[in-house]
Amino acid sequence: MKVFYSETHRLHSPAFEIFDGGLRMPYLENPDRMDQIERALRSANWAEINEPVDFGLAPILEVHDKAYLDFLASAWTEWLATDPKDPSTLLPATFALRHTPKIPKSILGRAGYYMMDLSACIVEGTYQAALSSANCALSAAQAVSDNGDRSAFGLCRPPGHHAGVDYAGGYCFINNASVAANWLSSKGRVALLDIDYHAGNGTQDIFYERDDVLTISIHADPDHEYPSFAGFADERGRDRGFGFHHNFPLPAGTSDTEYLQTLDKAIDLIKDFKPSYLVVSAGMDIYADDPLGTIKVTTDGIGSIAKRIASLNLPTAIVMEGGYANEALGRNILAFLGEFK
Ligand code: SP5
Ligand code: ZN
Repeated sequence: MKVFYSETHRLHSPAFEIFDGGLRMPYLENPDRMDQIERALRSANWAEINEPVDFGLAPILEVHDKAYLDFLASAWTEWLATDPKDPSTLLPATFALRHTPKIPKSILGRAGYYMMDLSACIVEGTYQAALSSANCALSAAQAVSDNGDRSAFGLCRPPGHHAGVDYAGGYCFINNASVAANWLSSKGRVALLDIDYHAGNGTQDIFYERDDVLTISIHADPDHEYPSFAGFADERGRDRGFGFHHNFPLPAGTSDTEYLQTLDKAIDLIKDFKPSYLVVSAGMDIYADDPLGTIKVTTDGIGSIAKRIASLNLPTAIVMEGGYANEALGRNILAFLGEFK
């Protein structure tokens, strides 16, 4: 199986994020995650690790707002130009509500306009890392379409599924899986299945009014978990997109068996849609020991999940999302990808 991976992600390594209650915590979405996965893949002998192809900005701008990408591109330089007291990371403390239409002029104002929380920290190399991450997802999409591979893995960092058309959040800046799905949608119908522990609010927003890309997210109930404002079962799409988005919120403590029962419903929806391509937002934070998670899926459970997704027998671009139990990430990714190889 082709894996697309670039060391460029190392340029994005914020020192901290802010947890609920204002707690300053070491950044959980860290480069060590990739080191763990790369080591496991190199030991596997069936993974062929490639540099991503550079697709340029065009496929990203088909999903994201131009002014938002311009903000990501210049944010760091503008931040330093304000001579901040602690220049280590651009993080605002005031956030826009979307019913305020004016885009602020100052860099902190725009950061508050384009960020939804205190975990999408911008540092010097964030934009470059985010572009490279999107190229990993696009390269995986190209492998399963133009190249005819049955599956491919975009080992993306930073992750993407919380980023919307014009906002960053939840460690995400560019929505890699959505960029890949949109790119594939010019070649055929696409289903995007998001199994990250957190609701894929960015992906939901991006495709909410579209009927050519079916989006499904299985995740912890937003009534008790981040991102709090999206991922509810009654959110099913709008206008022509109505019926083409599905959320499956799950309670804390969900077991392998319970998870698989819900997955089967998602799989039936994908079958009914008859897509030509499948994109999987593969977050490993459903794992029982994940520091951010409350769902109790085991490594074997992750294998069973993958087996059922692979049984759809669709050309499948697998895109890395979250997963913060670093010590277990390698074996969890092997358990997942092993069912597709
Ligand atoms: C891609 C991805 O998985 N992003 C997740 C971002 C979640 N950030 C919210 C952190 C909320 C912290 N709550 C602490 C609870 C610890 N049990
Ligand atoms: Zn997550």
